[in-house]
Amino acid sequence: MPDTIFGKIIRGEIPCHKVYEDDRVLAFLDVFPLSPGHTLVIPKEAVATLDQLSDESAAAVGRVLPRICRAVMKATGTTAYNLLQNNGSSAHQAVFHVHFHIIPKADESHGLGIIWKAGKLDPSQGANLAQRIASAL
Ligand code: DGP
Repeated sequence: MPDTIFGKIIRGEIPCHKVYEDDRVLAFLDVFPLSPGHTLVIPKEAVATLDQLSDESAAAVGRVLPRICRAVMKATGTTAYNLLQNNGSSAHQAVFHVHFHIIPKADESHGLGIIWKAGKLDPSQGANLAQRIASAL
């Protein structure tokens, strides 16, 4: 995979406002925050999208994510937040190294804005889709 800005941050070649680090995970403030405390949690494993991540890195990220969420909320005094994880440029991914956004939602004018164009699941299509996804696991 080509190197990314997050690879450089992991190696300490460019600075970041670090909030957490262990053998497999790094968390730091986003330089273009949607709200104060907007934090990025990344595996040190260099893969572009979540589906490519090893079980070991996924477990390491999953283990610390709730703890980092609690710390962000405590430090910013917020109780609501969004966890965002973009995969692919059409899904708004700009940096092609897996990352989770923790985005505090203090009020309507800060944080993540969501346009949620919900459809309605057709029962027979749903049964077919669920079966195909389950078979692909
Ligand atoms: P995404 O669209 O999900 O790929 O979000 C990438 C995020 O990375 C975006 O919110 C801005 C942030 N970002 C980009 N470059 C840097 C950087 O050099 N340092 C930090 N801390 N964040 C960065």
